Amino acid sequence: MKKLSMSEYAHHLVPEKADINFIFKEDFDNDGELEAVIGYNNWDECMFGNFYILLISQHQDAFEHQWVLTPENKIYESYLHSFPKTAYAVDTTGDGLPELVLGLGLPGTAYNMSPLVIQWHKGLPRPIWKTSETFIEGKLHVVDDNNDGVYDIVIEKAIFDYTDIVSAGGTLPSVQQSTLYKWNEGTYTPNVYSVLAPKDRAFNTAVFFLSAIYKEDYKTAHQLVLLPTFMKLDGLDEFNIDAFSSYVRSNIRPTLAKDIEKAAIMPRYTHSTFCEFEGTNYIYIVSLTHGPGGVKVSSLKIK
Ligand SMILES: [Ca+2]
Ligand SMILES: [Ca+2]
Ligand SMILES: [Ca+2]
Repeated sequence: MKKLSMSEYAHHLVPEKADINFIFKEDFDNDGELEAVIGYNNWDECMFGNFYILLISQHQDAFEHQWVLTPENKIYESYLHSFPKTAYAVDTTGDGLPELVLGLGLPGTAYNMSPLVIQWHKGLPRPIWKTSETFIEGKLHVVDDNNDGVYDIVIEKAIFDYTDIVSAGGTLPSVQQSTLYKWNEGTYTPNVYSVLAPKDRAFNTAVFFLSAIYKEDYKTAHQLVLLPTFMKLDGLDEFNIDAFSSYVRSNIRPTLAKDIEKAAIMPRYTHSTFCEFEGTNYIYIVSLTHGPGGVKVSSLKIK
């Protein structure tokens, strides 16, 4: 009898019409052989698409398989109809072996995300991290800031603390909050982190800035602008907080306040170097510079 290849073996197990989300071929269990971990959704069984994780391992010349996640598996019941938005096989615990790190979208709330990390322990896959929190508009990434080969998990989610000033939600961009989860004595501990995408960082800064101006929090606004550039020629003599506050009070705040008191302004374009907002009466174009001090507002044009 002709020996099967791993591909032929997998074809017998995965339904033809399944949506394959990820395939990793790694030595997850440290036995010197590569396993295949295959994630797929089967839309034929259920309108929400049952999510499966199939593990195929090789021992001498024979393949074996098991489903890490199936509709019958009670450990993962809440993930049955999920779908991976992001998937990684990286070492997050520092033992040199990869974990399967998933950012799972949930049915009916496609914008939301729930993380799931699976580690191999004594050869068997088991969940080591899932949270009770569902992250609104959540994104999961992995980063290795210190280049030691051990990755940390970054989760970004939308926050809605500024919606009385700038509209958010639905198809509009939202302010993003980023948290870095670092493995520490058997669990991932959260740390404040900076938002990864330049476009999101720019949008956050623009919203924080407009909000600070509206709330007359000139100390915060002063920290968010690039000076003296922001004040144009008026900043050539003095650009300390007093000079800045009086500049903003006479040139910007009255116009902005008049618009916001009618309705929250709407984001129109978001780009890493400018963000445009539309108020009832005026358009606000916030220009942004990415430098060593972070993202700063270099100008505000009101049209
Ligand atoms: Ca192995
Ligand atoms: Ca590991
Ligand atoms: Ca690291």
